[in-house]
Amino acid sequence: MPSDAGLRKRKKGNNSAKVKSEAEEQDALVGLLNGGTGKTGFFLYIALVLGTAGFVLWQNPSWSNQLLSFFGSSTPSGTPTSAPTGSTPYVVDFTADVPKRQAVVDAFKHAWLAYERDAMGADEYHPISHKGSNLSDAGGIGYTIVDSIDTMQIMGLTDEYERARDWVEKKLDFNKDGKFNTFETTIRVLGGLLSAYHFSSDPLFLDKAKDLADRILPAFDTPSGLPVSMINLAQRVGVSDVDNRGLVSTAEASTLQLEFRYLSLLTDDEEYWRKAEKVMQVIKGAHLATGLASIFMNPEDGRFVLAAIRLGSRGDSYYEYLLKQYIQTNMTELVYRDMYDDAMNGVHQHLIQKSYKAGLIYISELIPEHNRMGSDITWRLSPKQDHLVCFFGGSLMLGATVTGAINPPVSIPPQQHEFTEQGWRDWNTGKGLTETCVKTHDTATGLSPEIVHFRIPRDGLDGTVAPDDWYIKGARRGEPPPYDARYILRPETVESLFIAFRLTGDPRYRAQGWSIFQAIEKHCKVPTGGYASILNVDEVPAEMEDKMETFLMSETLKYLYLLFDDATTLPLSEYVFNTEAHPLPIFNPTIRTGFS
Ligand code: DMJ
Repeated sequence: MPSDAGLRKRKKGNNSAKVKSEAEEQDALVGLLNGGTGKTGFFLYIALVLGTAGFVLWQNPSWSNQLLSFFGSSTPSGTPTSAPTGSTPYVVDFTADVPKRQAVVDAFKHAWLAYERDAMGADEYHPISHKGSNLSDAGGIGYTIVDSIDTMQIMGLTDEYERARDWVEKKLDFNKDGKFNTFETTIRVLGGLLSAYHFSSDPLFLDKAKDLADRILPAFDTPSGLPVSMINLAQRVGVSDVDNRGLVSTAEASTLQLEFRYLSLLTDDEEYWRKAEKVMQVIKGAHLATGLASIFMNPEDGRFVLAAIRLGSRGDSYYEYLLKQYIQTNMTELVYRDMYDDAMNGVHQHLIQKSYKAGLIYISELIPEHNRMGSDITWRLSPKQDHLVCFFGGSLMLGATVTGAINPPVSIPPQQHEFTEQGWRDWNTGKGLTETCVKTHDTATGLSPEIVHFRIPRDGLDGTVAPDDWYIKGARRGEPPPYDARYILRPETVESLFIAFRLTGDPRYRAQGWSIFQAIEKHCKVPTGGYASILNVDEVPAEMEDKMETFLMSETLKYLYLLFDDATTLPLSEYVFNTEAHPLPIFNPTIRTGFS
C-alpha cells in the first residue's frame, strides 16, 4: 500500500461547482454500490446491464466468440480455460530447483552485504551513492534490517542473521521522537520481528515487538477506533495525515490485524487484538452494499469517504487481509470469510474486465466524478492497473481453495468439481490475472511497469491491427519516462507465481518467475553491490534510480526463493504471509472476534 498523490482531485473545470457535503458524498458512495439513484442510478443501471451481459458472456466463452466474430474480431486468446478434469498436462514436482534457489540466495547476499557495508542501521539504502537514509530525523528504526531477518532465517544464512540480530540487540531503539507511518511500521518492523521470533524463539524479538506495538497502540485512540496514519513513537501519540484531510487509507487501517492478533496470542494480552479488531468492526459497520471499499476512511466518524475504489494503492491489502484473517484463524472466524466473499462478488460485478483484443483479465478502478454542473456524481471505470494489483491473482487462487472449496483441502492442482461455483470463478480469475501480470513483463527489460493502462474500445482500435493490449501512459520515444514506467523491485507478480505454483505444481510458474529474476539480475543489479529501481522498463540499457526498497529482501527475493524451494518449506496450510511476506503461523484463536 504505498503512497499515491493523495485524494484524487476534482476534475478541472469543476472548481466552481457546488462542493458536496460529506453527507451527499456518502449518498453517492452508498448509491453506487446499492444501485444508485437519479442520474447516478441511470448510469449505474446501464453499467449494470452491460456488466451483467459481459459477465454472462464471460461465463459462456462460446457466446462471446460468436459475438466477436459477428463484429469481425478474432477469438480472445487470453480467455481462461478450464483445467482438464481428472488429468494434469504436466508432472507435479515440488522438489527444490537447487541451482535456481541458490541464485536467489546469491542475489540476497549481494543486496544485504552491500547494505551492511554502506548503510548498516539505516532505514533505507541507496546502492549507487552507497549511502543510507532514515525515515525520520530522529533516527532509524531498523526498517531494512528487521524486514530482512526472516529471509535470512529461511535461507539459512546464519552469519548474516547473527549480525542482524546483534544490531537489533544493541542498537534498535524505538524511542524516536519522529512521525512514522502506522501501517508501514507494523507490516515491515512489527511483522518482521514477529516472524523472526517465530523462527528463533529468541525472546529479544518478542520484547522488541511488544515495545513497538505498545508505542503504536495510541494511533487507534480516535473517536471511531480507526487508526490515524502516523504515530510518534517516542511521545506515543497518533498524528493525523494533514495532507489527506486527516483521513486514513482503507488498506492502512485494515492491514494491521494479522500482526496484532498474533502478538496477542504470544503475549496473552488481548489489548493488541481488541484495538485491531475494532477496525474491522468499524469497516463492517461502514459496509458498502457490494463489499467494495473506497480507498479512504475518516477516523473521526468511521465512514468511507467518496474516493476511488481500487485494488491498487491504498486499497489492495484490505482485500488481502480479509482472506488472510480467515486463514490465520484456521478458518474459524466466519465474519472475515463473509466479508471476503462479499468483496469478491463486488470485485467480479464491478471491477473485473477483459482487454477486448486478447481477452486479458485485468482489474479496473472506479473513479467518482462530478458531472459538468457539479451537482451529481458519476462513476467512471478506469482501465488502469497498478503493479500492486498483481498480488491479487495468487490471492484469488488461494481464496478459492479456502472459501470456494466444497470439501477442503482440494487436490493439487484442484479440479473443477472440488470448487463451488464461486470458488471456480475466483480460481479462474486468479489464474487469468496472474497470466496478465506476467504479460505486463513483455517490455524491453522483461520487467513490469509500476502502472499499466489497458486499451478500451474508445481508444480507436478497428479490430484488424493488433496493437498491444496495454500501454504505459505518457510514454513517448525521446521524452523522459513517466512515473508509471518505473520498476521499483516490487514483489507482487512473483508473489502470485509462488502461490500459483504451490497450488498447482505447474512448472510454468517457476519458469515465469525465473525469467523475472533474470531480468532483475540483468537490469537492476548494481555491480558494486545492491539492487536499484529502474526508471523505464522499456529502455535498454536501463537507467537506475538510487534506491533499493526494503521489500526486495523481505518479499521479492523471499518469494522467489520459496518458488524454487521444496514445497515442504512454509506450507500454505500452516502459514499465512503478512502483506510484507513475513510468515506467521495459522492457529486456533483463543481470543475470539467479538462481532459478526
Ligand atoms: C509492500 O510494502 C506491501 O506488500 C504492501 O502491502 C504493498 N506492496 C509493497 C511492495 O510492493
